[in-house]
Amino acid sequence: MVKNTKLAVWLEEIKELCQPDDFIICDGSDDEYNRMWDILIKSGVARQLDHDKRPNSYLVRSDPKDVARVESRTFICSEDEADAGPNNNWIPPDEMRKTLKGLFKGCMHGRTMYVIPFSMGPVGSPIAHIGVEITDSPYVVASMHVMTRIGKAVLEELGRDGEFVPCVHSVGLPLDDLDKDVPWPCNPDNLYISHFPDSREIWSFGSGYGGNALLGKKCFALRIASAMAHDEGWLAEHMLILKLTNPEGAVHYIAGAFPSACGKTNLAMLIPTIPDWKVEMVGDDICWMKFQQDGRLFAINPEAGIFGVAPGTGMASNANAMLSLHRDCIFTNVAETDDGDIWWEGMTEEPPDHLIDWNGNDWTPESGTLAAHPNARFTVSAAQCPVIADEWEDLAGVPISAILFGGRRATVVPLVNEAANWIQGAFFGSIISSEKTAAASGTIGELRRDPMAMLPFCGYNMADYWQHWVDISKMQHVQLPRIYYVNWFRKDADGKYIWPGFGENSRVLKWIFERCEGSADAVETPIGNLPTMDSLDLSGINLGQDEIAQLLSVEIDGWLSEIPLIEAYYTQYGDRVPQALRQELNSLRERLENAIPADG
Ligand code: SAT
Ligand code: MN
Repeated sequence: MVKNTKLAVWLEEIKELCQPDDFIICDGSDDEYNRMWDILIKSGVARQLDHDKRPNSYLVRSDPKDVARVESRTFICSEDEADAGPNNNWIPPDEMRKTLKGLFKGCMHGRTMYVIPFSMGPVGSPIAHIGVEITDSPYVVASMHVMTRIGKAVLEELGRDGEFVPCVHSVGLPLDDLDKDVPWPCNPDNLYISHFPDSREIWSFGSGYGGNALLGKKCFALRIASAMAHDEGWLAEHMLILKLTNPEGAVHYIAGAFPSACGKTNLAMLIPTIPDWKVEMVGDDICWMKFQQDGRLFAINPEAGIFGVAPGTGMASNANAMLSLHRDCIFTNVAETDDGDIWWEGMTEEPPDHLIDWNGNDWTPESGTLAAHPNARFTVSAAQCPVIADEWEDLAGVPISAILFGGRRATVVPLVNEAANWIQGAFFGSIISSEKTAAASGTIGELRRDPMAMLPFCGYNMADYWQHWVDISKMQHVQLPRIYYVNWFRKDADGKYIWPGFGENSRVLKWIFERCEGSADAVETPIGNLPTMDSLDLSGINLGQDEIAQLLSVEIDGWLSEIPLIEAYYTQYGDRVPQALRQELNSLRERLENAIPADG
């Protein structure tokens, strides 16, 4: 069945290393998917939800020690430490290989080794790439069925000599160490999520959860793909992709990078408040972009599913996400209702009177604990989203007109700011930041930088990645998208959000759309191009003149005090920081200084 020579050799090698009892090449069929659930239900880790309420859907409870991506155990094993950069944990590749050989030796004793050929992107798309994940977790197999395109069609596409990214995953708990298997096997004390950007391999040991285990997502589609994109002249980004249609039926596609907790999924599925405008989703998390012959930048969503954070998602905050979840879903670490359905904080205003919480214990509103884990997830096919764009699986991808960078800033950063050109846009991307909230440790108001929302996902030195952004603009015959810095989170003197956000963000999208069309006005300011008061559609919104003025203000002093913070931030990347970005910073400072009134 395996025609690809490299794949056949590699499978034998890994089989010999991991010594599984059984060996299955996944075909991607419904039968196979259902078989995984039979196994998971029998093992006690999964339950089928009430079939009338939520057909063909499952609830899974992980080990409480294995509930999220673990950045401290994520490694970039480039030959040279400097190539991994201060943004990554580095272990020399030889040393890591030795460690991994030891850990993976016999690690699948008593288990089945599943081989998952998967395509990141529609099978056959010139923007797509293929990976093969080996795993001993049926939960990973089931999740990959939803999150990627897997099986026979991918093997066909791979052919005899096609290239693929090898991804090896084990929960790290061979059965011969145990009398009896546990429902959610894992090995949190020996966790390694390791990437070899030079040879383009992924090896992950000890966790079965999310991005640690579904290796197509952050490991391949961002960390390894960012290194590939760097070498091959394209972009692998942590961005949503949305389709925006105006009342006349004209369309622009917009990509957007936002750090976590900035409402990326909500924006991808937004319901506009302005009449007759339409937002549809192409992707909610990852975006691969390549230039086409005609010079335009085309994007695909490399994923096929949504792996969304459940808590906080409800009809009020994201109706389209809720409406995606009516059937064929996987829920992980949410709470279970007495009638065999699911619940999480924020799904409804009033919690049910009784639940089984994510740990499997009785729960009532008086319990004083969270019923769902804060990182509880829903896994669902993107095709089920009611506003999925028809062309979301087009092999050619969609042409990107604009790129957004967003952060969460109470002060200084205006609602929307258009970069004068690509380089200034890359500069904006490199400085996006969020204020720490009272909930996180550290000083309130202290900035956490997350350049291009890629800090945990850039598979090489962040400064080299910035240089790659700069170099993109020097490519021949390319039509570059416009770039915008947006901030929905400005607060007034009393600490209240000024901008209502959610569906009202469509007003900002409209301005960006009309800038792309050349029909909306902007004022040139020292920090970039801001909307004129008339060009931003604020009809019917309940905002006073001073509030609008605050949202669109150019705070000379505020920005001047940002300059040394940005400088200090760049310093950690030393002389690898692109000269072009340092120049942007310098000319920003000059423009700000010149804008100070002579008597001020
Ligand atoms: O757990 S994942 O990495 O897949 C998702 C996330 O980090 O948001
Ligand atoms: Mn993400």
